[in-house]
Amino acid sequence: MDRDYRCIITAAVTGADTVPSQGDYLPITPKEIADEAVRSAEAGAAIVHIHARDPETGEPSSDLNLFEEILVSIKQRSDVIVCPTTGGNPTMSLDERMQVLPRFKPEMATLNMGSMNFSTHFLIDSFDRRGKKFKHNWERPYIEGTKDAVFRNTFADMEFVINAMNENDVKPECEIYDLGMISNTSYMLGQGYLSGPLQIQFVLGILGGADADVGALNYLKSVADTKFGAGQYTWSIIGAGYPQEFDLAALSVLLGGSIRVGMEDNLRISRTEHAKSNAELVEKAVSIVDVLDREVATPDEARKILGLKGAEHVAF
Ligand code: KMH
Ligand code: ZN
Repeated sequence: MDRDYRCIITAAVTGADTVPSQGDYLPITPKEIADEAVRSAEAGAAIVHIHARDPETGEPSSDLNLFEEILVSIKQRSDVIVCPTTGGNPTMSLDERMQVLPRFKPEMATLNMGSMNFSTHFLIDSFDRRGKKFKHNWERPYIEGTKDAVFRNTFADMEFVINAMNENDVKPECEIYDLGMISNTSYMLGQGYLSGPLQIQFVLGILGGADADVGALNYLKSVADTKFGAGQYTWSIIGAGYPQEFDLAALSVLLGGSIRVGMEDNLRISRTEHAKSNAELVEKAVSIVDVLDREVATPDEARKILGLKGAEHVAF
């Protein structure tokens, strides 16, 4: 897998780290999430990464009925690859987080490669400074709670999720937030839980993990090359926040990697404006791929590059 001219764009359309009061365009209901996913695919995303939210309050949810509504609606309208979360959020149990695997048998899903602090508590200051009010009662304690929360992914947890992935023929996307998680991934590979070629997602810019900058990416990438073999694994980058989302996307495109954009990680299309849709964020990613003379992968090209089982083998 040398520098591939195909660049896979993932759209992460809602996530669990943002709260509705941060932006008016965050998709909340199953219909909004599915519509945003389909529009993102039409704009160039080959993969959509899916979380669910309570349609009334916008609170992140692990309710399988909500996931089902979203996944079925996307599949009816698009051939995009659907990659549900197994990360959920730090308040969900591991059972809640991973139940999408046996229920929907998706082509791929996220696999978080270690425990960490995962905090957005700094957002409270910016709300309070601007006198901005939260729309829902759960939002302030949810954000404040991240100051004392651990995003738990112990070796036992990883083993449990990987076993479910292997039983249901789901390709893991290994989410790497910091250096030790490369070692964890290498260990799980050596023990035979994971098998290559790996799909690595470098997640940079989360408070609790590595920064979203060139130095961190170069370092993590060089360690991953040593451990997994340069060109022997596929990889993608998330830069959390703005302008990190697009700075790191450009860097990844230059280095031969793939990219993830979307409102899970960043709400802005420019320094001064919020994106009005995830499709807008995908369009900007496509323009970066175009200008650097690479090609945006279609869903079927991405399936081939990642070695996925195909949409006909999912259970939704
Ligand atoms: N929220 C992102 C920073 C997952 O859903 O499993 C990482 C993520 C993990 O997308
Ligand atoms: Zn996610």
